[in-house]
Amino acid sequence: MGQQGSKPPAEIRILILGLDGAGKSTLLYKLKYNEAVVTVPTIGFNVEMIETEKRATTLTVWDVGGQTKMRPHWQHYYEDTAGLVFVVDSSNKGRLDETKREFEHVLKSEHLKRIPVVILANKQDVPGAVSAAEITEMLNLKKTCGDRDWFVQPCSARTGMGLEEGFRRMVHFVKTPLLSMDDNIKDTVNHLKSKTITAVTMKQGQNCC
Ligand SMILES: Nc1nc2c(ncn2[C@@H]2O[C@H](COP(=O)(O)OP(=O)(O)OP(=O)(O)O)[C@@H](O)[C@H]2O)c(=O)[nH]1
Ligand SMILES: [Mg+2]
Repeated sequence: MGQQGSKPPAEIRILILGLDGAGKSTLLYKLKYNEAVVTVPTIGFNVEMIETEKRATTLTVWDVGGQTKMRPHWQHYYEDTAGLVFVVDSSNKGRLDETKREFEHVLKSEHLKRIPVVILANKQDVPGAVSAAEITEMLNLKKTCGDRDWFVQPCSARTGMGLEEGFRRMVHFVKTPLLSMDDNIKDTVNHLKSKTITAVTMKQGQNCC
């Protein structure tokens, strides 16, 4: 009864991509059920509905397998995606070149043009994991993501650290897009600068703690 007349929750489609073994499925189930599940490599996809606080928004989260043979299929999940979560295995420095290559390839898609990106620097619980600041540098994110909202969130799918923050950031980006039709170029540039600075400052804050 109390629900009568209230607005239905907004639905947002989020796509999770990243190399095989980055931790996409682990983090999806940690977020949804707060449980550490034993995963197997995803052949195809997993999809889960996740409600935000106060049920104002429902996220439909698609997690697509990241093995080499799965990557040509990623493009079939792009249409109607409102935000991309790209997961990086921060404990495996040796795969960052491959990660960069795949990430840049994904961002070239017309369907994903200008949509916000949250990069999850996963496996921060592993000693020696590459920091969010290093990932920002190594993936050259200031340049690659210069035309969109982006943020690097350190996290651990194992402990849950940083996951909610990362998805909250995504909801914020989707609901308050950087580029609206009414923006004039000057406002847009200023907005872009301030948003990027916020992201960098927050990352530095997290790195020093
Ligand atoms: N230490 C640690 N291990 C993790 C973390 N996240 C995932 N793993 C482990 O990494 C392995 C791969 O995790 P998955 O979630 O299956 O990786 P995926 O990205 O879904 O892989 P594909 O389905 O092949 O694309 C599993 O053994 C997980 O337990 C993390 O934050 N910390
Ligand atoms: Mg998986």
